Amino acid sequence: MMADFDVFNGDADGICALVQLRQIEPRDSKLITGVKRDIQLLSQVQAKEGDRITVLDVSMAKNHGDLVRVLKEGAMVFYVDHHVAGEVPASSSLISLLNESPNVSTSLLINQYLRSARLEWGAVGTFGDNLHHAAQGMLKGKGFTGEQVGLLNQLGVYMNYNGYGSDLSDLHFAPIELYNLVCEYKNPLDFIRDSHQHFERLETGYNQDFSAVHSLTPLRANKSCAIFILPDYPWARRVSGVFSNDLTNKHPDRAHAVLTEKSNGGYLVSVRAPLASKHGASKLCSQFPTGGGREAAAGINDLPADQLNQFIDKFEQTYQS
Ligand SMILES: [Mn+2]
Repeated sequence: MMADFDVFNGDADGICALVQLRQIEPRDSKLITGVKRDIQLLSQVQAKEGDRITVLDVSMAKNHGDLVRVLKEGAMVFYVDHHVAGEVPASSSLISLLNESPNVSTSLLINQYLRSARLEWGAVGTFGDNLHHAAQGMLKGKGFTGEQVGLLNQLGVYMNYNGYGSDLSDLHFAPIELYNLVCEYKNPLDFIRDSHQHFERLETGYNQDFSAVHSLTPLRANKSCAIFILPDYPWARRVSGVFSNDLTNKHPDRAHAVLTEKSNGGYLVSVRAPLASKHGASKLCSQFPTGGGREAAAGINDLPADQLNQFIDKFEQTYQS
Protein backbone atom coordinates (compact mmCIF):
# COMPACT_ATOMS: atom_id res chain seq x y z
CA MET A 1 0.00 0.00 0.00
CA MET A 2 1.18 3.45 -0.83
CA ALA A 3 2.18 5.65 2.10
CA ASP A 4 2.39 9.39 2.77
CA PHE A 5 5.15 11.10 4.72
CA ASP A 6 5.22 14.68 5.99
CA VAL A 7 8.77 15.67 6.83
CA PHE A 8 9.09 19.10 8.45
CA ASN A 9 11.31 21.22 10.63
CA GLY A 10 10.14 21.27 14.27
CA ASP A 11 10.18 25.06 14.53
CA ALA A 12 7.35 27.55 13.95
CA ASP A 13 8.05 27.87 10.24
CA GLY A 14 8.06 24.13 9.59
CA ILE A 15 4.96 23.47 11.68
CA CYS A 16 2.99 26.41 10.22
CA ALA A 17 3.93 25.42 6.67
CA LEU A 18 2.49 21.93 7.22
CA VAL A 19 -0.61 23.24 9.06
CA GLN A 20 -1.52 25.34 6.02
CA LEU A 21 -1.01 22.45 3.60
CA ARG A 22 -2.82 19.78 5.57
CA GLN A 23 -5.82 21.94 6.39
CA ILE A 24 -6.33 22.43 2.66
CA GLU A 25 -5.30 18.92 1.60
CA PRO A 26 -5.67 16.50 4.52
CA ARG A 27 -3.57 13.34 4.39
CA ASP A 28 -3.19 10.52 6.82
CA SER A 29 0.57 10.80 6.75
CA LYS A 30 3.43 9.66 8.91
CA LEU A 31 4.90 12.76 10.58
CA ILE A 32 8.68 13.08 10.71
CA THR A 33 10.25 15.98 12.59
CA GLY A 34 12.52 16.74 15.55
CA VAL A 35 14.19 19.58 17.38
CA LYS A 36 14.91 22.57 15.17
CA ARG A 37 18.52 21.54 14.60
CA ASP A 38 17.55 18.06 13.53
CA ILE A 39 17.47 18.69 9.80
CA GLN A 40 18.65 15.49 8.11
CA LEU A 41 15.12 14.23 8.41
CA LEU A 42 14.73 12.49 5.03
CA SER A 43 17.15 9.83 6.25
CA GLN A 44 14.24 8.49 8.35
CA VAL A 45 12.07 7.74 5.30
CA GLN A 46 12.15 4.35 3.59
CA ALA A 47 10.04 4.84 0.49
CA LYS A 48 8.45 2.55 -2.05
CA GLU A 49 6.91 3.02 -5.48
CA GLY A 50 4.10 5.58 -5.40
CA ASP A 51 4.69 6.93 -1.89
CA ARG A 52 4.14 10.66 -1.51
CA ILE A 53 6.67 12.63 0.50
CA THR A 54 6.30 16.30 1.45
CA VAL A 55 9.44 18.00 2.79
CA LEU A 56 9.22 21.42 4.43
CA ASP A 57 11.77 23.87 5.83
CA VAL A 58 14.90 21.72 5.86
CA SER A 59 17.89 22.32 3.57
CA MET A 60 17.86 20.24 0.38
CA ALA A 61 21.66 20.31 0.36
CA LYS A 62 21.69 18.60 3.79
CA ASN A 63 19.22 15.97 2.57
CA HIS A 64 20.57 15.55 -0.96
CA GLY A 65 21.69 11.93 -0.69
CA ASP A 66 18.41 10.78 0.85
CA LEU A 67 16.39 12.80 -1.65
CA VAL A 68 18.13 11.04 -4.53
CA ARG A 69 17.54 7.72 -2.75
CA VAL A 70 13.78 8.17 -2.15
CA LEU A 71 13.31 9.33 -5.75
CA LYS A 72 15.07 6.13 -6.87
CA GLU A 73 12.84 4.14 -4.56
CA GLY A 74 9.91 5.48 -6.61
CA ALA A 75 8.47 8.22 -4.36
CA MET A 76 6.87 11.47 -5.52
CA VAL A 77 8.41 14.37 -3.61
CA PHE A 78 7.03 17.86 -2.97
CA TYR A 79 9.86 19.95 -1.50
CA VAL A 80 9.40 23.53 -0.22
CA ASP A 81 12.23 25.40 1.50
CA HIS A 82 14.31 28.57 1.89
CA HIS A 83 17.62 27.12 3.15
CA VAL A 84 20.64 26.30 1.01
CA ALA A 85 19.42 23.95 -1.72
CA GLY A 86 22.62 22.95 -3.50
CA GLU A 87 22.20 20.85 -6.60
CA VAL A 88 18.54 20.02 -7.28
CA PRO A 89 18.05 16.49 -8.69
CA ALA A 90 16.47 16.48 -12.17
CA SER A 91 13.43 14.25 -11.84
CA SER A 92 9.83 14.48 -12.95
CA SER A 93 8.93 12.94 -9.58
CA LEU A 94 10.27 16.00 -7.77
CA ILE A 95 8.28 19.23 -7.50
CA SER A 96 10.18 21.93 -5.62
CA LEU A 97 9.50 25.48 -4.53
CA LEU A 98 12.90 26.77 -3.43
CA ASN A 99 13.74 30.36 -2.66
CA GLU A 100 16.91 31.28 -0.80
CA SER A 101 16.06 34.97 -0.41
CA PRO A 102 16.76 36.13 3.17
CA ASN A 103 13.28 37.68 3.30
CA VAL A 104 11.31 34.52 2.60
CA SER A 105 10.17 31.72 4.93
CA THR A 106 8.80 28.30 4.04
CA SER A 107 5.43 29.34 5.52
CA LEU A 108 5.41 32.34 3.20
CA LEU A 109 6.15 30.12 0.18
CA ILE A 110 3.29 27.81 1.16
CA ASN A 111 1.02 30.83 1.69
CA GLN A 112 1.75 31.92 -1.88
CA TYR A 113 1.25 28.40 -3.19
CA LEU A 114 -2.14 28.16 -1.45
CA ARG A 115 -3.20 31.69 -2.45
CA SER A 116 -3.39 32.85 1.16
CA ALA A 117 -5.95 30.19 2.11
CA ARG A 118 -4.44 30.10 5.63
CA LEU A 119 -2.83 33.53 5.70
CA GLU A 120 -2.72 33.79 9.51
CA TRP A 121 -0.75 30.55 9.86
CA GLY A 122 1.57 31.72 7.08
CA ALA A 123 2.23 34.89 9.06
CA VAL A 124 2.82 33.02 12.35
CA GLY A 125 5.51 30.86 10.74
CA THR A 126 7.11 33.90 9.13
CA PHE A 127 7.15 35.83 12.41
CA GLY A 128 8.68 32.71 13.96
CA ASP A 129 11.65 32.89 11.58
CA ASN A 130 12.15 36.50 12.74
CA LEU A 131 11.03 37.91 9.38
CA HIS A 132 8.85 40.63 10.89
CA HIS A 133 8.89 42.83 7.83
CA ALA A 134 7.80 40.00 5.53
CA ALA A 135 5.10 38.83 7.98
CA GLN A 136 3.73 42.33 8.40
CA GLY A 137 3.70 42.71 4.63
CA MET A 138 1.60 39.53 4.33
CA LEU A 139 -1.00 40.91 6.77
CA LYS A 140 -1.03 44.50 5.55
CA GLY A 141 -4.35 45.79 4.22
CA LYS A 142 -6.17 42.58 5.24
CA GLY A 143 -8.12 44.15 8.10
CA PHE A 144 -6.13 42.89 11.09
CA THR A 145 -5.96 45.07 14.18
CA GLY A 146 -2.62 45.93 15.75
CA GLU A 147 -3.51 43.66 18.66
CA GLN A 148 -4.18 40.69 16.35
CA VAL A 149 -0.91 41.22 14.50
CA GLY A 150 0.85 41.36 17.87
CA LEU A 151 -0.70 38.03 18.96
CA LEU A 152 0.28 36.30 15.69
CA ASN A 153 3.80 37.61 16.19
CA GLN A 154 3.93 36.34 19.78
CA LEU A 155 2.68 32.88 18.83
CA GLY A 156 5.32 32.67 16.09
CA VAL A 157 8.08 33.67 18.50
CA TYR A 158 6.91 31.15 21.14
CA MET A 159 6.54 28.29 18.66
CA ASN A 160 9.97 29.03 17.29
CA TYR A 161 11.39 29.12 20.82
CA ASN A 162 9.80 25.73 21.48
CA GLY A 163 11.88 24.11 18.72
CA TYR A 164 15.25 24.77 20.34
CA GLY A 165 16.98 22.20 22.49
CA SER A 166 19.57 19.48 22.10
CA ASP A 167 16.90 16.78 22.17
CA LEU A 168 13.14 16.45 22.62
CA SER A 169 13.42 16.26 26.41
CA ASP A 170 14.51 19.93 26.52
CA LEU A 171 11.30 21.09 24.82
CA HIS A 172 7.97 22.11 26.40
CA PHE A 173 6.09 20.37 23.56
CA ALA A 174 7.41 17.73 21.18
CA PRO A 175 6.99 19.31 17.72
CA ILE A 176 4.55 16.56 16.62
CA GLU A 177 2.41 17.26 19.70
CA LEU A 178 2.44 21.00 19.05
CA TYR A 179 1.58 20.41 15.39
CA ASN A 180 -1.40 18.25 16.35
CA LEU A 181 -2.59 20.82 18.89
CA VAL A 182 -2.49 23.80 16.54
CA CYS A 183 -3.65 21.95 13.43
CA GLU A 184 -7.18 21.78 14.83
CA TYR A 185 -7.51 25.54 14.39
CA LYS A 186 -8.07 27.18 11.02
CA ASN A 187 -7.12 30.46 12.61
CA PRO A 188 -4.25 30.82 15.08
CA LEU A 189 -6.14 33.59 16.89
CA ASP A 190 -8.72 30.95 17.85
CA PHE A 191 -5.95 28.66 19.10
CA ILE A 192 -4.64 31.47 21.30
CA ARG A 193 -8.12 32.14 22.71
CA ASP A 194 -9.52 28.61 23.01
CA SER A 195 -6.33 26.70 23.88
CA HIS A 196 -5.03 29.37 26.16
CA GLN A 197 -3.40 26.90 28.56
CA HIS A 198 -1.03 25.76 25.78
CA PHE A 199 -0.28 29.30 24.67
CA GLU A 200 0.36 30.24 28.28
CA ARG A 201 2.71 27.29 28.81
CA LEU A 202 4.84 28.51 25.93
CA GLU A 203 4.66 32.12 27.10
CA THR A 204 5.59 31.34 30.71
CA GLY A 205 8.53 29.16 29.65
CA TYR A 206 9.72 31.80 27.23
CA ASN A 207 9.57 34.57 29.84
CA GLN A 208 11.33 32.50 32.52
CA ASP A 209 14.15 31.42 30.19
CA PHE A 210 14.49 34.94 28.91
CA SER A 211 14.85 36.53 32.30
CA ALA A 212 17.64 34.03 33.06
CA VAL A 213 19.54 34.84 29.87
CA HIS A 214 19.30 38.60 30.37
CA SER A 215 21.55 38.38 33.41
CA LEU A 216 24.48 37.22 31.21
CA THR A 217 27.27 39.54 30.11
CA PRO A 218 28.81 39.10 26.67
CA LEU A 219 32.20 37.43 26.21
CA ARG A 220 33.01 40.24 23.81
CA ALA A 221 30.97 43.10 22.42
CA ASN A 222 31.68 46.12 20.30
CA LYS A 223 29.82 48.18 17.70
CA SER A 224 29.87 45.53 14.97
CA CYS A 225 29.90 42.16 16.77
CA ALA A 226 28.98 40.51 20.04
CA ILE A 227 29.60 37.00 21.38
CA PHE A 228 27.72 35.33 24.25
CA ILE A 229 28.39 31.99 25.92
CA LEU A 230 25.47 30.17 27.56
CA PRO A 231 25.82 27.37 30.12
CA ASP A 232 24.92 23.69 29.57
CA TYR A 233 21.35 23.78 30.95
CA PRO A 234 17.98 23.03 29.32
CA TRP A 235 16.78 26.65 29.73
CA ALA A 236 19.88 27.90 27.93
CA ARG A 237 19.48 25.40 25.10
CA ARG A 238 15.82 26.42 24.69
CA VAL A 239 16.40 30.14 24.74
CA SER A 240 19.57 30.34 22.61
CA GLY A 241 17.86 30.84 19.25
CA VAL A 242 15.24 33.37 20.31
CA PHE A 243 17.89 35.16 22.37
CA SER A 244 19.93 35.53 19.16
CA ASN A 245 16.90 36.91 17.34
CA ASP A 246 16.16 39.32 20.17
CA LEU A 247 19.75 40.61 20.18
CA THR A 248 19.56 41.09 16.42
CA ASN A 249 16.33 43.05 16.68
CA LYS A 250 17.72 45.27 19.46
CA HIS A 251 21.09 45.85 17.74
CA PRO A 252 20.31 45.74 14.00
CA ASP A 253 23.79 46.90 12.95
CA ARG A 254 25.63 44.29 14.98
CA ALA A 255 26.37 40.61 14.18
CA HIS A 256 25.79 38.09 16.99
CA ALA A 257 27.16 34.71 17.93
CA VAL A 258 25.50 32.82 20.76
CA LEU A 259 27.42 29.72 21.87
CA THR A 260 25.88 27.16 24.19
CA GLU A 261 28.20 24.83 26.11
CA LYS A 262 27.62 21.14 25.40
CA SER A 263 28.10 18.16 27.69
CA ASN A 264 30.87 16.88 25.36
CA GLY A 265 32.91 20.05 26.02
CA GLY A 266 32.11 21.63 22.64
CA TYR A 267 29.68 24.36 21.67
CA LEU A 268 26.40 24.68 19.85
CA VAL A 269 26.69 27.90 17.85
CA SER A 270 24.01 30.28 16.55
CA VAL A 271 25.12 33.09 14.25
CA ARG A 272 22.96 36.02 13.18
CA ALA A 273 24.16 38.48 10.54
CA PRO A 274 23.30 42.13 11.21
CA LEU A 275 19.64 42.79 10.42
CA ALA A 276 20.75 45.81 8.40
CA SER A 277 22.96 43.63 6.15
CA LYS A 278 21.90 40.01 6.06
CA HIS A 279 24.92 38.14 4.74
CA GLY A 280 27.86 35.96 5.63
CA ALA A 281 26.42 33.65 8.30
CA SER A 282 26.10 30.61 6.06
CA LYS A 283 29.61 31.01 4.61
CA LEU A 284 31.12 31.46 8.07
CA CYS A 285 29.43 28.43 9.63
CA SER A 286 29.92 26.16 6.60
CA GLN A 287 33.69 26.37 7.16
CA PHE A 288 33.18 24.10 10.18
CA PRO A 289 32.24 20.43 9.63
CA THR A 290 28.88 20.53 11.45
CA GLY A 291 27.92 24.05 10.31
CA GLY A 292 25.37 25.37 7.84
CA GLY A 293 22.33 27.59 7.44
CA ARG A 294 21.21 30.68 5.61
CA GLU A 295 22.89 33.98 4.73
CA ALA A 296 21.18 35.76 7.62
CA ALA A 297 21.04 33.00 10.21
CA ALA A 298 23.26 29.96 10.51
CA GLY A 299 24.78 27.65 13.09
CA ILE A 300 27.30 24.99 14.01
CA ASN A 301 25.96 21.91 15.76
CA ASP A 302 29.19 20.85 17.39
CA LEU A 303 32.12 23.24 17.55
CA PRO A 304 35.05 21.47 19.28
CA ALA A 305 36.46 23.48 22.21
CA ASP A 306 39.89 23.68 20.54
CA GLN A 307 38.30 25.49 17.56
CA LEU A 308 36.67 28.19 19.70
CA ASN A 309 39.37 30.79 19.09
CA GLN A 310 39.42 30.01 15.39
CA PHE A 311 35.66 30.54 15.27
CA ILE A 312 35.89 33.84 17.15
CA ASP A 313 38.60 35.09 14.75
CA LYS A 314 36.58 34.12 11.67
CA PHE A 315 33.40 35.62 13.11
CA GLU A 316 35.15 38.92 13.78
CA GLN A 317 36.85 38.89 10.36
CA THR A 318 33.47 38.38 8.71
CA TYR A 319 31.68 41.18 10.51
CA GLN A 320 34.28 43.66 11.78
CA SER A 321 33.69 46.90 9.88
MN1 LIG B 1 12.30 28.44 8.13
